[in-house]
Amino acid sequence: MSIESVDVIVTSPGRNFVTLKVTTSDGVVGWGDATLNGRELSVASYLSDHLASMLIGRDEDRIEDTWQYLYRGAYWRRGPVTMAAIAAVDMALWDIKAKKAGMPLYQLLGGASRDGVRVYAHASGTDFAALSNAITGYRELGFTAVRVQTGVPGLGQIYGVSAAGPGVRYDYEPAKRSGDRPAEETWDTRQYLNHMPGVFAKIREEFGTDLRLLHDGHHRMSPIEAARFAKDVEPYDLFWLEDATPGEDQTALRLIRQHSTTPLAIGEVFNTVYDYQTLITERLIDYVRSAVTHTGGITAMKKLLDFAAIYGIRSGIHGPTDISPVGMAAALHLDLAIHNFGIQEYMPHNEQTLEVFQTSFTFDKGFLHPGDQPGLGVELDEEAAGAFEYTKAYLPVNRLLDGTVHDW
Ligand code: CS2
Ligand code: MG
Repeated sequence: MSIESVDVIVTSPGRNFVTLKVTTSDGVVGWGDATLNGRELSVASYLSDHLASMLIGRDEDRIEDTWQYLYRGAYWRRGPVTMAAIAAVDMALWDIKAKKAGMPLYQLLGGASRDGVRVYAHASGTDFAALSNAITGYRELGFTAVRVQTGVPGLGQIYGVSAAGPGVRYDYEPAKRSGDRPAEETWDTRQYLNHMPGVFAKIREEFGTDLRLLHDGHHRMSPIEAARFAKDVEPYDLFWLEDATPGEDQTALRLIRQHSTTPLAIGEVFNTVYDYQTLITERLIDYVRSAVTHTGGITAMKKLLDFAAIYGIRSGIHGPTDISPVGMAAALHLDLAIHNFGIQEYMPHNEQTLEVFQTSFTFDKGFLHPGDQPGLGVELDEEAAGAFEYTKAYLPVNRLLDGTVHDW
């Protein structure tokens, strides 16, 4: 048997998704997620203009060899565009292999290590009352863990805070359909550092100690600012502090570690295991935040998580709405199978997205399960996808109050 056709499907049911369809000579179809928020068409081109012809006629069962052929075989390695493209091929081949075996993918990864995957939701609010409502809403839905982001007095719309009121929708979509250039937001780290610890104090007062609380710094602090923040929030027992400093500076996390016991998570903008080399071997982090979609797929992610396991570091796979249901399913199969699972991010997709992607994962009392359909358990409806045309969208640019461009 061999790969007969490779198609790239771009659709926009409320937000853009790039999906790879791989079909074998005996008609088995595998799906892969190649969505790179705000740069979708670059990955679509990488796949259709460069990789598709290389895949035709290859043995679909040789997943490791295909991964090495696309990664090691290429002179230009790494980077989000390349690694998202490789990820999509890899997911599609695992989907095919598991469908041929008649098993859900997690069985091929060693079988279930747990009954379900604990997930965290995104609770946000422009002020404390709105945030508190959102947390209450999630608790009523059964969630046992929430990521908490809130407005900072004196700043306008900021990262991670849904503009929609509580009770309307709790999810948060950072990419904006803002025409030919990104929207701009303003930021002030000093005001944030002074405001945020008090928010955690109030949450603990109102909701007690059981709820797992997470927070995302979104790369905005300097190493010493992050160290202060991590130390200030220690009494509120965070499950993790994510992306405290810009991702490319691995040694920045040494400074945070020297000052605090707040667990640290990083990696949603990383794309290979090499981005973690110092972080993992020096035990500077507690959770790996990579997305399966942006890290070369299931093959690469399994190796990264096994490497992390040796150092007592656990998973916290990226799962925002810009990861398609196919990428989310890939994460859930890994989450269920690996031993060093930590937590999984979960932002439910909108109804239109779920018309395009038929999923079989299920949510019960704060836990997700990938389901027992053979393969990844997600099928794309091409006719439904065809109804939603690609619409250009950008992640915002972030500026300090004096106009200086800052990390986003
Ligand atoms: C965020 C994301 O989920 C997270 O932790 O940092 O919402 C991130 O902003 C987007 O995935 C960017 O594409
Ligand atoms: Mg994040």
